[in-house]
Amino acid sequence: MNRSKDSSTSLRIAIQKSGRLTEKTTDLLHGIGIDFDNYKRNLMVKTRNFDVELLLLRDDDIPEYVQDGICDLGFVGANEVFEKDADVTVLRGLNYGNCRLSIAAPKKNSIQNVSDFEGKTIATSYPFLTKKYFNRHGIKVNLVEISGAVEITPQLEVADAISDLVSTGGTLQANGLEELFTVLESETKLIQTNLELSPGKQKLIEKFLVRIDGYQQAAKSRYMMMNAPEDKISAIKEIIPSMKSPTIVPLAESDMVAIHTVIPYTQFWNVMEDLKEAGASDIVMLPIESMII
Ligand code: PRT
Ligand code: ZN
Repeated sequence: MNRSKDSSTSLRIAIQKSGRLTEKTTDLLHGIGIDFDNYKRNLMVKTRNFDVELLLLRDDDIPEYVQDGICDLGFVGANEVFEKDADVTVLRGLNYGNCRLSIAAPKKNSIQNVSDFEGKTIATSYPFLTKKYFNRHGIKVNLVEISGAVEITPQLEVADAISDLVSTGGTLQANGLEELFTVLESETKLIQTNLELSPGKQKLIEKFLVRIDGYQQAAKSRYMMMNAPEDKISAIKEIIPSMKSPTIVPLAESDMVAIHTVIPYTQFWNVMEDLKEAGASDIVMLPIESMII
């Protein structure tokens, strides 16, 4: 399936056509300024303002399409990348589509250790990762490969336990199963083919990554504004958890200033009360669309 020596500059990116990753991935692409529409009706979507075309695929197929160079980049769960043992480079972890591949057994089991699975039958859609996990522990299990509804196999006495993706744990709970061991922590990854790309494409990928990093940084940050008496500036600066010096703007009201800064959004509630105590008022926090440091 390999493409011949690559001289084009147009990037082809694989994304999931329809599923859990689709909306977040298209949001991210729109968020970094890539303009496209009608993506649900076509398999291939041209973008308007970036030399990029999107190929819409089942998530299971994305690692192989990228490995074989049919697509240069792909957005897909780590679970699929590592299950397919794809020869690709993971460029970024994107912190959405988070889940874990876990071993679960019916509640009221007598499992204490991984070794208690010796000789047991495990149903899974992830035979490669599951086998690797038990091999690593020196345990022999029988694997039954199932493509869907893995969680009902213990009730049907097809398997003693399962190895399946879990996010909230609700599905395990509803099926009377207990999560016991984690095989893999997963999130959506941006992957690149290991085949050689044209210098034009490599340049475009670098540009693409700068935008993704800016988008991710922005998602973690908030723009914070507050007013304060001038003589409180140094006390306030001590509290602000920012790597850079804040911007101080004088206000029409004498001896008052506006202080603007960017902070990690997880810190906002921690510092807000301290800032108020130090003399800040009218504290506002705003989302940031993109940010290049
Ligand atoms: O049609 P296509 O093949 O593209 O899609 P798909 O049906 O195979 O995959 P899809 O859209 O369900 O999931 C795409 C990706 O989302 C997965 O490969 C994971 O990387 C990621 N993801 C994140 C999940 C989950 N969370 C998840 N909870 N994928 C599946 N699940 C399923 C899990 O299999 C189980 O049935 O949800 C159930 C458990 O969820 P909780 O919340 O009850 O624990
Ligand atoms: Zn799939």
